[in-house]
Amino acid sequence: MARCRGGGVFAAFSLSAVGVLLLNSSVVHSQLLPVVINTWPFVNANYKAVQVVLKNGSHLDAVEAGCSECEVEQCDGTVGYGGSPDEKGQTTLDAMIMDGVKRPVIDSKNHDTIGMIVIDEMGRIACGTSTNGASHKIPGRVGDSPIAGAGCYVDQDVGGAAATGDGDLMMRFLPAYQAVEGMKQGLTPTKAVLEALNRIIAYHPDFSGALIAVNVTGHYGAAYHGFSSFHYTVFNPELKNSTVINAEVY
Ligand code: SD4
Repeated sequence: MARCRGGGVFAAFSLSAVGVLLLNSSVVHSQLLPVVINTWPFVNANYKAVQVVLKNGSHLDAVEAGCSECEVEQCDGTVGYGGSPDEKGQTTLDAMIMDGVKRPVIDSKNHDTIGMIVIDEMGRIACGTSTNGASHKIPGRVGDSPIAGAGCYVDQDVGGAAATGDGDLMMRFLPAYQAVEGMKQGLTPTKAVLEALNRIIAYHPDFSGALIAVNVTGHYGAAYHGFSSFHYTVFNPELKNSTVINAEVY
């Protein structure tokens, strides 16, 4: 993933997109930190991010390393070079990294969707996504993945969330933002993702998608709707290894 600088939210078309939001920083200590959580059983991506975070690399570098691993591996044929083509058979890529820490750095590059949240031992949070987007999409379509609040979202004082699934709907409901907002209001991560999914399903019962969320103390949850199943991958000091977990169906 290439890195660029800026403040505000950016969305580049076709090849890549970037989002950054600058939020208040605070230090959180929890025995469940550091935590690395990502959509789907992309264990190697999780492991790459864990290696960075355990060597005191930055939370941003960890997200970048994790998502980039999926681009290299072409995870599930839906991330990185040559995956899920558009209507014309061309591959395009959406990606973003969002920093919860108050400093002007953010990232992006070209590129199923991996959505990842990292919280380091100091409680610094970042999230990132990388995807080829919807299969056979209209050329030029930019999906939810590079949109802050849709593909992923972090609030340094609350936690983070990331999404995968029908991005055309998720862009309209901002489920990652909704899940973080739910945690801010006191919901557990699991309740927060269920509530965020409910906002979509109430209007679109055919929706297919999944959400993962983690709060600043390292507690996490996930839920899905419309998929036959959804697995996600987590590392924390209790689990010790990057571990694939079966999510709750909504
Ligand atoms: C999109 N949300 O572009 C992405 C696709 C996806 O698993 O997540 N696929 O709509």
